[in-house]
Amino acid sequence: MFENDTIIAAATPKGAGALAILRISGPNACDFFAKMIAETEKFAAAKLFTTKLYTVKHGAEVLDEVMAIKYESPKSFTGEQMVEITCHGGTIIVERLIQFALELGMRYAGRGEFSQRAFLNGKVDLKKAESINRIIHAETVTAHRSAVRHYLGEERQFFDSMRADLIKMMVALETEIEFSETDDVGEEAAFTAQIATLLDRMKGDLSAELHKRDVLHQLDKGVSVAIVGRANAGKSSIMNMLLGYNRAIINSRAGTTRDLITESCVIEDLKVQFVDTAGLNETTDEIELEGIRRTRGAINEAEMILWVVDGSQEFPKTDFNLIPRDKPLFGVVNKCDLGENSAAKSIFEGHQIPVIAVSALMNEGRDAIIEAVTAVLREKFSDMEYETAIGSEREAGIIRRMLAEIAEVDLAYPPEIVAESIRSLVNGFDEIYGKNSPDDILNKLFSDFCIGK
Ligand SMILES: Nc1nc2c(ncn2[C@@H]2O[C@H](COP(=O)(O)OP(=O)(O)OP(=O)(O)O)[C@@H](O)[C@H]2O)c(=O)[nH]1
Ligand SMILES: [Mg+2]
Repeated sequence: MFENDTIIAAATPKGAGALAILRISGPNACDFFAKMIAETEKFAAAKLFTTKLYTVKHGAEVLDEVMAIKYESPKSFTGEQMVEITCHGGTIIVERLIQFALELGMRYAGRGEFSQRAFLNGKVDLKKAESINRIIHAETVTAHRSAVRHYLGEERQFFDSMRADLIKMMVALETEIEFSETDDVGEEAAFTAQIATLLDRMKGDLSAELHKRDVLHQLDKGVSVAIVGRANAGKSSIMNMLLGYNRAIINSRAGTTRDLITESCVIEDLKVQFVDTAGLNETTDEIELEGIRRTRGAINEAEMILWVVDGSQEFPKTDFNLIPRDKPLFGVVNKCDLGENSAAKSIFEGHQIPVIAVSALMNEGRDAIIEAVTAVLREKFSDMEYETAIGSEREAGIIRRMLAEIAEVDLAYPPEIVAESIRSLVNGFDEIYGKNSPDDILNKLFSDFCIGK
């Protein structure tokens, strides 16, 4: 994908806004931009990194007045010559400026192509490029904080010191290979023990980081809370009340919801995914049966369950067989507006299930549910350290592979084989930062970024 031509794209999202930013990068960025504006000489004379006002003219038509900054290679984000244009924000103006640029011979940038050029020109390492993407897509303060740490390279010391220790061992092993005849048995045993200690420490430290990162990843994806119960209990009504908008269809007919409806929202900096489900009814309808099968799947995958019952109806006791007790569970007694519902409450309480009484119709009880959900999640993630050296799924994959490699190192083998295993671990650390990464991996990684990044 990497070509040495001049590319353009909007760096800001589509839509109306006060301003939008376009980026041009490539060997002819300044020449191309000069062809777009009336004030050619002013631009030629403009100092680097200084903003000036220009008129973009397409033939006789003025398209916009813009501010532009020029950057000379290598002192730019991509390391290439660049022009950054701030125009008025609006879909049409941005489209017309880009169209004009394409007519002049620039190319519309591919996904992540600016970042990929920055990486290939040595302006950012792969971990940093990924962390920019994570900063942009962070949905919680925690996710943002973690991404900024990686952007700043604060974890670098953690990996670098292990890498340096491995290299020391590798050099020592290689020396041993060369001078093996001079070996003293006691010294050799001490050295083997030293390698064993280092690998053990690495195993512990990397596993601990991986565990933290897996929990953080789960928090990033969102913690799943399933809303389950009989048809018509008011599950979809509760889902809508929790979200604050009418996401799910509500109807007095039993069996309205047949598929899972998943929506997330951020509560107290935790991303929570509420899953509305099909009612657990006895039915022979094929679609409803499939819906119930999916409900069971949602129950299995949820971190916590809200079991909704209609307080004005008889309590569906057979559901005790369907709703598991191995994860946090709340009994939500709905339709409180219809009067007395103490029977349902006491049945839940009799089974040591905490109860929340609500009326989705009257929008009453939302805060109580939110409070219960956050209390459980806070407790579950309370001892969580949010700082981990492993940023992305790609890095986690490399670390998992390295842990498997460590498990396979056999120190009884000849030193050249052990040295080879250690070299592979050193390569693992290099891969994290994008050294020696194959092109297809890089292309795939950057194609997950947005256009203009
Ligand atoms: N009186 C009263 N009616 C409610 C309340 N919550 C929901 N309902 C009504 O109960 C009926 C069923 O509501 P839904 O939210 O569709 O119930 P559900 O559990 O999602 O039903 P299924 O999707 O069929 O499983 C609708 O007619 C709602 O208006 C409530 O708090 N009070
Ligand atoms: Mg429903």
